[in-house]
Amino acid sequence: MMLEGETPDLGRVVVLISGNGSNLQALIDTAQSKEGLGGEIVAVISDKADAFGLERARQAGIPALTLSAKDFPNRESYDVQLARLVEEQQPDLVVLAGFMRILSPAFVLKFNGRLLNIHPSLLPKYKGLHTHRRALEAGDEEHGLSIHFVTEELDGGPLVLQAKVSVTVDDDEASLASKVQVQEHLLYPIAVRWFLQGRLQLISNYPALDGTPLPKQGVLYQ
Ligand code: NHR
Ligand code: GAR
Repeated sequence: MMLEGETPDLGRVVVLISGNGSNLQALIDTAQSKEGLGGEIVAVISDKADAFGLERARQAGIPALTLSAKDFPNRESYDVQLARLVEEQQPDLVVLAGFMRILSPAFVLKFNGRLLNIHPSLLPKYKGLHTHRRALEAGDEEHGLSIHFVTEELDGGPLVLQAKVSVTVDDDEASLASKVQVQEHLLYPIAVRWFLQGRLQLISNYPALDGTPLPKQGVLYQ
C-alpha cells in the first residue's frame, strides 16, 4: 500500500563519481525530462570531496555523499564501508560515472547484475586509464565508448552498448575526449532506462535485452 506523501516505487539508482560528473548530469537531466529515466537517483557518492559532480547533485536536490579513501588503511576496508553506504540506499542499480577507483571482488559480487560502468574506449580495446591518448598513439581511425556490467575483471565485464567516433588528424586528447563524451551523454541514459524498465538484465552472467542475449560487443549505437 502506498501512503500519501510516499514516493512511488520507482527504481532506485545510486551514482558513484570521482570528478566532473557530466555523465551524472546527463542522467539527472533525463530523470527531469518528460521521457524520464524510469527511476530515481536517490544518492550520489564520491570518493573525492571536491568532485564537481557533488555540486550537480545538490543542485538537483539529490543527497551528495563523500567517502574519502584517505580515511581508510586499505582498499578492502574502504570498499566494505562503500558497500554499506550504497546498500543503505537500497539501490536497484548502481551506476559508475567517472568513478576512478578499482572495486574489490567482494563489492562487485554484492552488486552483481546491478552495477554498470561507462568506459571511454571501444572495449576490449584499451582497458584501464588514458584511453584517448592510447587510441591516438596507436593511430586508430575510430574510437568510442562502452557501457558494460561490472565484474571482477577490470573493464572486462559483459558489454551492453557501444558507440563509435571518428578520429581526425587534428584530434588531440582533449578533443577526442569531448567527442566521446557527447556520445556518452546520449547513451548512458538509454542504458540506465533499459535497466530500470526491466528490459536489460544480466541472466547467468550474460546480458539480455528484452530477453534476447546481446552480441559480444553489445548493441552498437549509431
Ligand atoms: N572495478 C571492477 N572490479 N571492475 C571494473 O570493471 C571497474 C571497477 C572500478 C571502476 C571504471 C574504470 C574505467 O571505466 C571501473 C571499472 C579506475 C581505474 C584505475 O586504475 C581503472 C579503470 C576504471 C576506473 N584506478 C586507480 C586505482 O588504483 C586509481 C586511478 C586514479 O585515482 O586516478 O583504483 O576506466
Ligand atoms: C567519462 O568520459 C568516463 O567515460 C570516464 O571518465 C569520464 C568522466 O566524466 N571514465 C573513466 O575513465 C573511468 N575510469 P564525468 O565525470 O564528466 O562523467
